[in-house]
Amino acid sequence: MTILIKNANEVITLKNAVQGPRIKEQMRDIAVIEKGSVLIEGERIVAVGTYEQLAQEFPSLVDVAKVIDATGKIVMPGLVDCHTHLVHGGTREQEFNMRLNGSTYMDIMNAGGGIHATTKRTRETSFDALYEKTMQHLDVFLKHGVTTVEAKSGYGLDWETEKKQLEVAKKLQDTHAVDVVSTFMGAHAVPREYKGHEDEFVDVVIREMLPKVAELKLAEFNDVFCEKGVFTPAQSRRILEAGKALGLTPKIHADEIEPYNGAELAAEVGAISAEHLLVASDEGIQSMAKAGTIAVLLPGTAFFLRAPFARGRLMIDEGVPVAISTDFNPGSSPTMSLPFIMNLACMHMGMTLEEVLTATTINAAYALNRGHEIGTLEAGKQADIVLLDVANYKQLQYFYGMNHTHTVIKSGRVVVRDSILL
Ligand code: IZC
Ligand code: ZN
Repeated sequence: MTILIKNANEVITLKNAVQGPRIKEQMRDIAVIEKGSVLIEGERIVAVGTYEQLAQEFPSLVDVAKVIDATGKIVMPGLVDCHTHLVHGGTREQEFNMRLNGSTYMDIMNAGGGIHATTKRTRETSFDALYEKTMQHLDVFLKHGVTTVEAKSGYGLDWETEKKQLEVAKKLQDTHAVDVVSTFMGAHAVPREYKGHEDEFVDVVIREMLPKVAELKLAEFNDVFCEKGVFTPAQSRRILEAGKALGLTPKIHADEIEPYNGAELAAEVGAISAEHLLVASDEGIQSMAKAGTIAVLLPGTAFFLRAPFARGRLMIDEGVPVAISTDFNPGSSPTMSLPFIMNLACMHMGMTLEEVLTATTINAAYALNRGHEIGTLEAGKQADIVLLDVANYKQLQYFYGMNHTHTVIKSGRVVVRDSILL
Protein backbone atom coordinates (compact mmCIF):
# COMPACT_ATOMS: atom_id res chain seq x y z
CA MET A 1 0.00 0.00 0.00
CA THR A 2 1.20 3.49 -0.87
CA ILE A 3 0.10 6.40 1.32
CA LEU A 4 0.61 10.13 0.90
CA ILE A 5 0.03 12.36 3.92
CA LYS A 6 -0.37 15.93 2.66
CA ASN A 7 -1.21 19.50 3.69
CA ALA A 8 0.01 19.10 7.27
CA ASN A 9 0.42 22.41 9.10
CA GLU A 10 3.71 21.03 10.40
CA VAL A 11 5.64 17.81 9.87
CA ILE A 12 7.94 17.32 12.86
CA THR A 13 10.62 15.12 11.30
CA LEU A 14 13.29 15.22 14.05
CA LYS A 15 15.73 14.42 11.26
CA ASN A 16 19.26 15.72 11.63
CA ALA A 17 22.82 14.61 11.04
CA VAL A 18 23.44 13.35 14.58
CA GLN A 19 23.94 9.59 14.83
CA GLY A 20 23.01 8.33 18.28
CA PRO A 21 21.04 9.77 21.18
CA ARG A 22 20.71 13.56 21.17
CA ILE A 23 22.22 15.81 23.80
CA LYS A 24 22.09 19.48 24.81
CA GLU A 25 20.87 21.79 22.00
CA GLN A 26 20.49 18.80 19.64
CA MET A 27 17.42 17.94 21.71
CA ARG A 28 15.77 21.19 20.58
CA ASP A 29 16.38 20.64 16.88
CA ILE A 30 13.11 18.98 15.84
CA ALA A 31 13.29 19.91 12.11
CA VAL A 32 9.80 21.19 11.28
CA ILE A 33 8.56 21.28 7.67
CA GLU A 34 5.59 23.60 7.19
CA LYS A 35 2.86 22.46 4.77
CA GLY A 36 4.62 19.12 4.72
CA SER A 37 3.99 15.72 3.18
CA VAL A 38 5.11 12.17 3.91
CA LEU A 39 5.19 9.40 1.29
CA ILE A 40 4.95 5.80 2.51
CA GLU A 41 5.27 2.55 0.60
CA GLY A 42 4.66 -0.76 2.33
CA GLU A 43 6.12 -0.59 5.82
CA ARG A 44 8.62 2.18 5.09
CA ILE A 45 8.87 5.92 4.63
CA VAL A 46 9.94 6.78 1.08
CA ALA A 47 10.32 10.54 1.44
CA VAL A 48 9.42 13.57 3.56
CA GLY A 49 9.15 17.12 2.20
CA THR A 50 6.72 19.49 0.55
CA TYR A 51 4.07 18.06 -1.78
CA GLU A 52 5.78 19.70 -4.76
CA GLN A 53 9.11 18.05 -3.94
CA LEU A 54 7.56 14.60 -3.56
CA ALA A 55 5.40 14.91 -6.69
CA GLN A 56 8.44 15.86 -8.71
CA GLU A 57 10.71 13.15 -7.36
CA PHE A 58 8.23 10.27 -7.08
CA PRO A 59 5.47 11.05 -9.62
CA SER A 60 4.32 7.47 -10.18
CA LEU A 61 4.07 6.69 -6.45
CA VAL A 62 2.32 9.99 -5.67
CA ASP A 63 -0.13 9.21 -8.50
CA VAL A 64 -1.31 5.91 -7.04
CA ALA A 65 -1.06 6.81 -3.36
CA LYS A 66 -4.03 6.81 -1.04
CA VAL A 67 -4.15 10.39 0.24
CA ILE A 68 -4.53 11.25 3.92
CA ASP A 69 -5.43 14.91 4.24
CA ALA A 70 -3.69 16.43 7.27
CA THR A 71 -5.09 19.95 6.85
CA GLY A 72 -5.09 21.74 10.21
CA LYS A 73 -3.07 18.98 11.88
CA ILE A 74 0.52 18.17 12.68
CA VAL A 75 2.42 14.98 11.84
CA MET A 76 5.19 13.40 13.91
CA PRO A 77 6.90 10.05 14.55
CA GLY A 78 4.93 7.51 16.62
CA LEU A 79 5.72 7.91 20.31
CA VAL A 80 8.09 5.41 21.93
CA ASP A 81 7.34 4.49 25.55
CA CYS A 82 10.69 3.06 26.63
CA HIS A 83 9.97 2.02 30.25
CA THR A 84 6.85 0.15 31.32
CA HIS A 85 5.86 -2.76 33.55
CA LEU A 86 3.22 -3.62 30.97
CA VAL A 87 2.34 -7.22 31.81
CA HIS A 88 0.93 -7.58 35.33
CA GLY A 89 -2.01 -9.01 37.24
CA GLY A 90 -4.43 -6.85 39.22
CA THR A 91 -4.43 -3.21 40.31
CA ARG A 92 -3.35 -1.39 43.52
CA GLU A 93 -5.82 1.45 44.07
CA GLN A 94 -6.10 0.44 47.73
CA GLU A 95 -2.40 1.29 48.22
CA PHE A 96 -2.91 4.60 46.46
CA ASN A 97 -5.55 5.38 49.05
CA MET A 98 -3.16 4.29 51.85
CA ARG A 99 -0.50 6.66 50.48
CA LEU A 100 -3.01 9.51 50.40
CA ASN A 101 -3.57 8.72 54.09
CA GLY A 102 0.13 8.94 54.95
CA SER A 103 1.81 5.58 54.19
CA THR A 104 4.89 5.56 51.96
CA TYR A 105 5.66 3.38 48.92
CA MET A 106 8.43 1.56 50.84
CA ASP A 107 6.29 1.07 54.02
CA ILE A 108 3.69 -0.66 51.89
CA MET A 109 6.24 -2.82 50.09
CA ASN A 110 7.97 -3.84 53.33
CA ALA A 111 4.60 -4.89 54.76
CA GLY A 112 4.14 -7.33 51.86
CA GLY A 113 2.21 -5.02 49.52
CA GLY A 114 3.59 -3.10 46.57
CA ILE A 115 5.55 -5.23 44.12
CA HIS A 116 4.80 -8.28 46.33
CA ALA A 117 1.05 -7.74 45.96
CA THR A 118 1.34 -7.52 42.18
CA THR A 119 3.63 -10.57 42.15
CA LYS A 120 0.94 -12.58 43.95
CA ARG A 121 -1.73 -11.44 41.47
CA THR A 122 0.52 -12.07 38.46
CA ARG A 123 1.37 -15.58 39.66
CA GLU A 124 -2.37 -16.31 40.07
CA THR A 125 -3.45 -14.92 36.69
CA SER A 126 -3.51 -17.35 33.75
CA PHE A 127 -1.53 -16.73 30.57
CA ASP A 128 -4.75 -16.08 28.62
CA ALA A 129 -6.16 -13.65 31.18
CA LEU A 130 -2.85 -11.74 31.31
CA TYR A 131 -2.75 -11.65 27.53
CA GLU A 132 -6.30 -10.23 27.29
CA LYS A 133 -5.66 -7.60 30.00
CA THR A 134 -2.40 -6.49 28.43
CA MET A 135 -3.95 -6.37 24.96
CA GLN A 136 -6.48 -3.84 26.28
CA HIS A 137 -3.68 -1.75 27.77
CA LEU A 138 -1.84 -1.74 24.44
CA ASP A 139 -5.01 -0.51 22.72
CA VAL A 140 -5.03 2.48 25.09
CA PHE A 141 -1.34 3.20 24.44
CA LEU A 142 -2.00 3.11 20.70
CA LYS A 143 -4.92 5.53 20.99
CA HIS A 144 -2.50 7.92 22.71
CA GLY A 145 -0.12 7.79 19.74
CA VAL A 146 2.36 5.24 21.14
CA THR A 147 3.65 2.78 18.52
CA THR A 148 6.46 1.08 20.47
CA VAL A 149 6.38 0.00 24.13
CA GLU A 150 9.05 -1.58 26.28
CA ALA A 151 7.73 -4.28 28.65
CA LYS A 152 9.56 -5.48 31.75
CA SER A 153 8.98 -8.75 33.56
CA GLY A 154 9.55 -8.74 37.31
CA TYR A 155 6.20 -9.66 38.83
CA GLY A 156 6.95 -13.35 38.88
CA LEU A 157 10.19 -13.49 40.84
CA ASP A 158 10.07 -17.21 40.06
CA TRP A 159 11.01 -18.65 36.70
CA GLU A 160 7.56 -19.96 35.79
CA THR A 161 5.88 -16.57 36.17
CA GLU A 162 8.74 -14.50 34.75
CA LYS A 163 8.56 -16.74 31.69
CA LYS A 164 4.79 -16.32 31.51
CA GLN A 165 5.12 -12.53 31.52
CA LEU A 166 7.82 -12.58 28.83
CA GLU A 167 5.80 -15.00 26.69
CA VAL A 168 2.70 -12.80 26.96
CA ALA A 169 4.84 -9.88 25.73
CA LYS A 170 6.18 -12.01 22.89
CA LYS A 171 2.71 -13.10 21.80
CA LEU A 172 1.55 -9.46 21.85
CA GLN A 173 4.55 -8.48 19.75
CA ASP A 174 3.30 -11.02 17.19
CA THR A 175 -0.40 -10.11 17.36
CA HIS A 176 -0.82 -6.44 18.35
CA ALA A 177 -0.01 -3.44 16.16
CA VAL A 178 2.17 -1.86 18.85
CA ASP A 179 5.76 -3.12 18.86
CA VAL A 180 6.62 -4.67 22.22
CA VAL A 181 10.29 -4.77 23.28
CA SER A 182 11.07 -7.10 26.19
CA THR A 183 13.25 -6.54 29.23
CA PHE A 184 13.90 -9.24 31.83
CA MET A 185 13.64 -7.86 35.37
CA GLY A 186 13.81 -10.93 37.60
CA ALA A 187 15.57 -8.69 40.13
CA HIS A 188 12.61 -6.35 40.68
CA ALA A 189 12.20 -7.34 44.35
CA VAL A 190 13.46 -10.02 46.70
CA PRO A 191 10.54 -12.47 46.93
CA ARG A 192 9.10 -12.92 50.42
CA GLU A 193 10.32 -16.52 50.54
CA TYR A 194 13.97 -15.30 50.29
CA LYS A 195 13.75 -12.66 53.02
CA GLY A 196 17.04 -12.74 54.94
CA HIS A 197 18.69 -14.78 52.13
CA GLU A 198 18.87 -12.05 49.50
CA ASP A 199 22.14 -13.25 47.96
CA GLU A 200 20.62 -16.68 47.38
CA PHE A 201 17.92 -15.07 45.28
CA VAL A 202 20.55 -13.10 43.35
CA ASP A 203 22.22 -16.46 42.61
CA VAL A 204 18.89 -17.88 41.37
CA VAL A 205 18.48 -14.93 39.00
CA ILE A 206 22.05 -15.30 37.74
CA ARG A 207 22.37 -19.09 37.54
CA GLU A 208 18.83 -20.20 36.76
CA MET A 209 16.83 -17.41 35.17
CA LEU A 210 19.22 -15.31 33.06
CA PRO A 211 20.64 -18.26 31.05
CA LYS A 212 17.09 -19.40 30.16
CA VAL A 213 16.04 -15.89 29.14
CA ALA A 214 19.03 -15.73 26.80
CA GLU A 215 18.60 -19.26 25.48
CA LEU A 216 14.89 -18.80 24.72
CA LYS A 217 15.55 -15.27 23.38
CA LEU A 218 12.81 -13.88 25.61
CA ALA A 219 14.37 -10.43 26.17
CA GLU A 220 16.93 -7.98 24.81
CA PHE A 221 17.57 -6.09 28.05
CA ASN A 222 18.26 -6.97 31.69
CA ASP A 223 17.09 -4.57 34.40
CA VAL A 224 17.43 -4.44 38.20
CA PHE A 225 15.80 -2.37 40.97
CA CYS A 226 18.91 -0.96 42.68
CA GLU A 227 17.40 0.62 45.78
CA LYS A 228 17.96 0.61 49.56
CA GLY A 229 16.06 -2.38 50.92
CA VAL A 230 15.79 -4.02 47.48
CA PHE A 231 19.08 -4.81 45.64
CA THR A 232 22.41 -3.25 46.67
CA PRO A 233 24.75 -1.73 44.08
CA ALA A 234 27.04 -4.78 44.49
CA GLN A 235 24.18 -7.23 43.87
CA SER A 236 22.90 -5.10 40.99
CA ARG A 237 26.36 -5.08 39.40
CA ARG A 238 26.59 -8.88 39.57
CA ILE A 239 23.19 -9.29 37.93
CA LEU A 240 23.91 -6.77 35.17
CA GLU A 241 27.38 -8.18 34.42
CA ALA A 242 25.95 -11.72 34.27
CA GLY A 243 23.30 -10.59 31.79
CA LYS A 244 25.88 -8.78 29.72
CA ALA A 245 27.95 -11.96 29.39
CA LEU A 246 24.84 -13.62 27.92
CA GLY A 247 24.19 -10.81 25.44
CA LEU A 248 21.52 -8.94 27.44
CA THR A 249 22.02 -5.17 27.49
CA PRO A 250 21.94 -3.64 31.01
CA LYS A 251 19.33 -1.15 32.19
CA ILE A 252 18.95 -0.07 35.78
CA HIS A 253 16.29 1.43 38.09
CA ALA A 254 18.62 3.90 39.78
CA ASP A 255 18.31 6.45 42.58
CA GLU A 256 14.50 6.37 42.59
CA ILE A 257 13.71 6.72 46.28
CA GLU A 258 17.01 7.14 48.15
CA PRO A 259 20.42 8.14 46.72
CA TYR A 260 22.41 4.91 46.20
CA ASN A 261 25.04 5.71 43.53
CA GLY A 262 22.85 4.05 40.93
CA ALA A 263 23.67 6.60 38.23
CA GLU A 264 27.40 6.00 38.81
CA LEU A 265 26.84 2.23 38.58
CA ALA A 266 24.92 2.61 35.30
CA ALA A 267 27.85 4.46 33.75
CA GLU A 268 30.37 1.94 35.11
CA VAL A 269 28.65 -1.19 33.80
CA GLY A 270 27.96 0.46 30.43
CA ALA A 271 24.17 0.38 30.82
CA ILE A 272 22.29 1.69 27.79
CA SER A 273 20.08 3.67 30.18
CA ALA A 274 19.48 4.51 33.83
CA GLU A 275 15.87 5.02 34.81
CA HIS A 276 14.14 7.27 37.38
CA LEU A 277 17.16 9.19 38.84
CA LEU A 278 14.91 11.33 41.10
CA VAL A 279 17.72 11.64 43.63
CA ALA A 280 20.77 11.02 41.42
CA SER A 281 23.92 12.79 42.62
CA ASP A 282 25.82 15.49 40.74
CA GLU A 283 28.71 13.05 40.28
CA GLY A 284 26.34 10.39 38.96
CA ILE A 285 24.95 12.81 36.40
CA GLN A 286 28.48 13.75 35.33
CA SER A 287 29.48 10.13 34.88
CA MET A 288 26.38 9.41 32.81
CA ALA A 289 27.16 12.37 30.55
CA LYS A 290 30.70 11.09 30.08
CA ALA A 291 29.59 7.51 29.37
CA GLY A 292 26.67 8.55 27.14
CA THR A 293 24.17 6.69 29.34
CA ILE A 294 20.60 7.68 28.46
CA ALA A 295 18.55 9.04 31.38
CA VAL A 296 15.04 7.63 31.16
CA LEU A 297 13.03 10.04 33.31
CA LEU A 298 9.59 9.08 34.59
CA PRO A 299 7.88 12.19 35.94
CA GLY A 300 4.58 10.32 36.38
CA THR A 301 6.18 8.46 39.27
CA ALA A 302 7.27 11.64 41.08
CA PHE A 303 3.77 13.03 40.48
CA PHE A 304 1.96 9.94 41.74
CA LEU A 305 4.28 9.29 44.72
CA ARG A 306 4.40 13.04 45.47
CA ALA A 307 8.21 12.89 45.39
CA PRO A 308 10.64 15.54 44.09
CA PHE A 309 11.02 15.40 40.31
CA ALA A 310 14.26 14.29 38.63
CA ARG A 311 16.56 17.15 37.62
CA GLY A 312 15.85 16.87 33.91
CA ARG A 313 16.94 20.42 33.08
CA LEU A 314 20.31 19.96 34.75
CA MET A 315 20.85 16.58 33.10
CA ILE A 316 20.26 18.03 29.63
CA ASP A 317 22.50 21.03 30.36
CA GLU A 318 25.24 18.67 31.60
CA GLY A 319 25.10 16.67 28.35
CA VAL A 320 23.10 13.59 29.38
CA PRO A 321 20.80 12.32 26.59
CA VAL A 322 17.30 12.34 28.10
CA ALA A 323 14.27 10.19 27.25
CA ILE A 324 10.94 10.27 29.08
CA SER A 325 8.41 7.53 29.61
CA THR A 326 5.24 6.62 31.52
CA ASP A 327 6.72 3.88 33.78
CA PHE A 328 3.24 2.38 33.41
CA ASN A 329 2.83 0.03 36.40
CA PRO A 330 0.08 -0.72 38.94
CA GLY A 331 1.90 0.90 41.90
CA SER A 332 3.80 4.09 41.23
CA SER A 333 2.47 5.19 37.82
CA PRO A 334 -0.78 3.65 36.60
CA THR A 335 -1.11 5.84 33.49
CA MET A 336 -1.03 4.87 29.82
CA SER A 337 -0.89 8.49 28.67
CA LEU A 338 2.55 9.44 27.43
CA PRO A 339 1.15 12.86 26.34
CA PHE A 340 0.32 13.61 29.99
CA ILE A 341 3.86 12.60 31.00
CA MET A 342 5.25 14.99 28.37
CA ASN A 343 3.27 17.75 30.01
CA LEU A 344 4.67 16.89 33.45
CA ALA A 345 8.20 16.99 32.00
CA CYS A 346 7.58 20.55 30.79
CA MET A 347 5.89 21.75 33.94
CA HIS A 348 8.03 20.02 36.59
CA MET A 349 11.41 19.15 35.08
CA GLY A 350 12.01 22.36 33.16
CA MET A 351 12.10 20.70 29.77
CA THR A 352 11.13 22.65 26.65
CA LEU A 353 8.40 21.78 24.13
CA GLU A 354 11.05 20.63 21.66
CA GLU A 355 13.03 18.60 24.21
CA VAL A 356 10.00 16.53 25.25
CA LEU A 357 9.37 15.63 21.61
CA THR A 358 12.95 14.40 21.22
CA ALA A 359 12.72 12.59 24.57
CA THR A 360 9.66 10.56 23.53
CA THR A 361 10.75 9.74 19.98
CA ILE A 362 14.37 9.41 18.87
CA ASN A 363 16.02 9.35 22.31
CA ALA A 364 13.47 6.84 23.58
CA ALA A 365 14.11 4.77 20.45
CA TYR A 366 17.84 4.79 21.24
CA ALA A 367 17.09 3.70 24.82
CA LEU A 368 15.62 0.57 23.16
CA ASN A 369 18.50 0.24 20.70
CA ARG A 370 16.15 1.10 17.81
CA GLY A 371 17.26 4.60 16.86
CA HIS A 372 18.18 3.41 13.36
CA GLU A 373 14.65 2.06 12.74
CA ILE A 374 12.16 4.42 14.40
CA GLY A 375 11.94 7.78 16.21
CA THR A 376 12.27 10.18 13.24
CA LEU A 377 10.45 10.72 9.96
CA GLU A 378 12.98 10.09 7.23
CA ALA A 379 13.43 7.95 4.14
CA GLY A 380 14.02 4.28 4.91
CA LYS A 381 12.64 4.26 8.44
CA GLN A 382 9.65 2.21 9.58
CA ALA A 383 6.45 4.17 8.86
CA ASP A 384 5.30 4.71 12.47
CA ILE A 385 3.49 8.04 12.23
CA VAL A 386 0.95 10.04 14.23
CA LEU A 387 -1.39 12.82 13.09
CA LEU A 388 -2.43 15.13 15.91
CA ASP A 389 -5.40 17.44 15.93
CA VAL A 390 -3.56 20.65 16.87
CA ALA A 391 -2.47 23.58 14.71
CA ASN A 392 1.19 23.47 15.76
CA TYR A 393 3.45 21.48 18.08
CA LYS A 394 3.38 24.15 20.79
CA GLN A 395 -0.33 23.48 21.26
CA LEU A 396 0.39 19.87 22.24
CA GLN A 397 1.41 20.90 25.75
CA TYR A 398 -0.62 24.13 25.83
CA PHE A 399 -3.94 22.27 25.52
CA TYR A 400 -2.89 20.04 28.38
CA GLY A 401 -4.47 16.91 29.83
CA MET A 402 -6.05 15.98 26.50
CA ASN A 403 -5.39 13.31 23.93
CA HIS A 404 -4.84 15.01 20.56
CA THR A 405 -4.15 11.77 18.64
CA HIS A 406 -6.27 11.68 15.48
CA THR A 407 -4.65 9.09 13.20
CA VAL A 408 -1.97 6.48 13.85
CA ILE A 409 -0.06 4.68 11.10
CA LYS A 410 1.92 1.65 12.27
CA SER A 411 4.42 0.06 9.86
CA GLY A 412 2.56 1.69 6.96
CA ARG A 413 -0.92 0.58 8.08
CA VAL A 414 -3.63 2.93 9.40
CA VAL A 415 -4.55 1.55 12.84
CA VAL A 416 -6.33 4.56 14.43
CA ARG A 417 -8.56 6.93 12.44
CA ASP A 418 -10.70 9.78 13.82
CA SER A 419 -9.31 8.78 17.25
CA ILE A 420 -10.95 5.35 16.90
CA LEU A 421 -9.06 2.08 16.93
CA LEU A 422 -9.61 0.16 13.69
O1 IZC B 1 5.00 -2.19 40.96
O2 IZC B 1 5.66 -0.62 42.26
N1 IZC B 1 9.40 1.29 41.27
N2 IZC B 1 9.13 -0.71 40.50
C1 IZC B 1 10.14 0.13 40.95
C2 IZC B 1 7.95 -0.19 40.55
C3 IZC B 1 8.12 1.12 41.03
C4 IZC B 1 6.70 -0.84 40.12
C5 IZC B 1 5.74 -1.24 41.19
ZN1 ZN C 1 10.08 0.87 36.48
